[in-house]
Amino acid sequence: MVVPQFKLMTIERHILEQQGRHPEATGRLTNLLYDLALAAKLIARETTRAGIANILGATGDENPHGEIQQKLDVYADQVIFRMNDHTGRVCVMASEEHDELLAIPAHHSPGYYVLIYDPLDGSSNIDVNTSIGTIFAIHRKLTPGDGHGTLADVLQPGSKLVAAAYVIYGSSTMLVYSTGNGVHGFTLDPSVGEFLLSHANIRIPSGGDHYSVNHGYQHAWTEGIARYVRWLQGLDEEKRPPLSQRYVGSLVADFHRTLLRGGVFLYPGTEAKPGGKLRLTYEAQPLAFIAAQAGGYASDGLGDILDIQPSALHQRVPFFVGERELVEKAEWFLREYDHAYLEQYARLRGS
Ligand code: P6P
Repeated sequence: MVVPQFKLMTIERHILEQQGRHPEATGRLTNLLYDLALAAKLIARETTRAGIANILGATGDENPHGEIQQKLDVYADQVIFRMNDHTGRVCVMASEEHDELLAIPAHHSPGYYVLIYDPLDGSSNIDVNTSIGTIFAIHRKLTPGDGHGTLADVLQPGSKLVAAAYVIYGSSTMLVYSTGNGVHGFTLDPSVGEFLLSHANIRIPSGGDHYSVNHGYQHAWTEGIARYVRWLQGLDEEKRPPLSQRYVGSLVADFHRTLLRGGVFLYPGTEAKPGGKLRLTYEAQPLAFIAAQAGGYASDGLGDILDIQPSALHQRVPFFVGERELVEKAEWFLREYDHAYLEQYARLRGS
């Protein structure tokens, strides 16, 4: 029998060790992260047997964005809400699947943290067995008092995040999280139902091989984006070594590859949709927090995603994330060639 060469570290023990670094910690965040890991195990169990459990397919309902809700979306959303609505750790929640805030039920006492989540991102890929994911963002309650949280507690800049995590349900299920002390990845061993440390202190490598964008929208790209992509492909006069292209169409999968292998992922805005498609509070902010903790950078084309003061729960932002050098180059091309677009987007963003 091969004896593991590294210490077996469960996510619970790792979170406790992280907590140990903060003597003032009360354990509330630790317990919240533990609850999220448990929710991830329940969602993983359903996603990896969706076809068998006949949970596959759409409910026929639409989410606030007019997107057809898949049954697994609804399941994941309910698991996360019900895992956290009674623990006294959370004062308010917000989900991609709900237009409005999710209040803590009156018969439960609200807590100290704000939980914002995308329960199952990329769910349109469920039926074709492509990797999908869950994304979590955790803020401290801002408004005074120990009452229920409000929209002001949810609409905080990403720089104020206390923790962020994502789960990727793929060839294996991984949970990747940061509480501001680096980025750490855990792989689920379904035989024992434990997330075990598999990727300690993840750092985005430089010199990554891939750029990731949906070329199907090339007709709508602004001039700066079109020039940026040609630069990535080594086709402009600089003749840099070309990057090859990977695009899954599932944000967590494309982000996870970029986090581990380097390169850049972009979902840019266009003149018709200056804010692009991805949402700030439960997609761009938590992933930008994780990217920054891994030595990378995330921008909306104007500047750091983490500096944006959100104005609406489901606000969309253009999203460039990965190696800092590559993301800053995208900002350069936009500044150089897309003044009118940037002015249009800056007005939309309002800050
Ligand atoms: P497109 C999935 O629907 C999603 O919200 C993200 O997971 C993904 O990055 C993006 O949309 C893909 O969008 O327009 O390229 O199909």
